[in-house]
Amino acid sequence: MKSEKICIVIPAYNAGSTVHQVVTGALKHVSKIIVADDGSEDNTAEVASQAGAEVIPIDRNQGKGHALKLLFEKAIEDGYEAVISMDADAQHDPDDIPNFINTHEKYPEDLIVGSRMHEKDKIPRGRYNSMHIARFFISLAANQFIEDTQCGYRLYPLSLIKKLHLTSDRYVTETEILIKTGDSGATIRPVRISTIYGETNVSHFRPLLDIDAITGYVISYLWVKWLIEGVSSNRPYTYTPHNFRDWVGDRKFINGRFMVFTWLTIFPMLIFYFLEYHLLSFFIKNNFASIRRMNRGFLPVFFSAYMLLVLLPLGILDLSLRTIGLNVNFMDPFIKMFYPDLWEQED
Ligand SMILES: Nc1nc2c(ncn2[C@@H]2O[C@H](COP(=O)(O)OP(=O)(O)O)[C@@H](O)[C@H]2O)c(=O)[nH]1
Ligand SMILES: [Mg+2]
Repeated sequence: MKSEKICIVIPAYNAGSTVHQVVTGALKHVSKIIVADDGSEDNTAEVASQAGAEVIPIDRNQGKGHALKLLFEKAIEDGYEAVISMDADAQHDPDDIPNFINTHEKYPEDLIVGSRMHEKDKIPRGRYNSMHIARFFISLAANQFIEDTQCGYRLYPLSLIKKLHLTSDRYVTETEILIKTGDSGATIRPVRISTIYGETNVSHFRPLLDIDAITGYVISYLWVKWLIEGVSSNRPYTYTPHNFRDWVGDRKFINGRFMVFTWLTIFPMLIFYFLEYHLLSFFIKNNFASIRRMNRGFLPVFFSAYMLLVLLPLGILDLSLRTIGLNVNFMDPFIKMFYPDLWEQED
């Protein structure tokens, strides 16, 4: 039976060659599909509508995050309980939809995120490594281990979305949603999905700019989160809508400068947090509650953050040695050692 309480939303940009198969595949499982056509220069809108989707046109390209937010608003207006987001480029198999729906029925409050991490060999190596590092820091900010933080195939309960105030755009929004969901105390649950990296999958992801934007957001979020946790007793969840970080996020000019400021100061600040963790705890019981409950102390977090400085030279060394024919791999053991799953022992 097709679900009537859930609709599929697809942010799309220049996806004329793939969106038809995504829409027809998904229509087997739900009756409503909404595509946001984000100023495409090709026939995305026409193809999507012929395949049976409702199309919301956006006149100039404003990125995935903006389109997702519009799609959430539309689904809320139409009275849906939850939406499943899918990529328009056929990297998500529509036959995984029932997994999301079944999990949602068991855990209606939870954010459900597709995970491809069980199929490591199918993910390009560089991509996998950056996904592994990103998930370490995003999991820290979200107070729980998230298997695959970079996957766009997700089920969002709209009751949860209504509680978040989102300030970022493009590829950052999906990271922002994970962090704010987790840091307000909700659960993020993985479902395994098929991993598809085909030759036809042209990415719009700009490695330097988009990774920078995501990293900038995560660092600035942790900077503020730890500032709050350091002086608070028993407070692992720090997100409330329209808090200080959101106030900054709403002001583009200030936000850009704030992110640069947190980037430049994060390493000295880590020393400050480290001292706070050990010294202030005599006066403020269970400060840094989100870190304490992992039972590993502050050192692993401290080292992992500092090791970011070693990653780039190590990556370059790895690549250069392989270019001259030496089959080395320093990166994998390094990443395993410094970016572990700190949450596995949590009860
Ligand atoms: N609305 C909108 N969606 C986008 C844009 N860029 C990417 N997307 C969506 O996000 C999905 C993932 O983007 P993609 O570039 O394939 O990133 P990758 O799969 O991580 O390499 C695409 O399939 C689109 O559905 C954009 O500029 N606007
Ligand atoms: Mg893609």
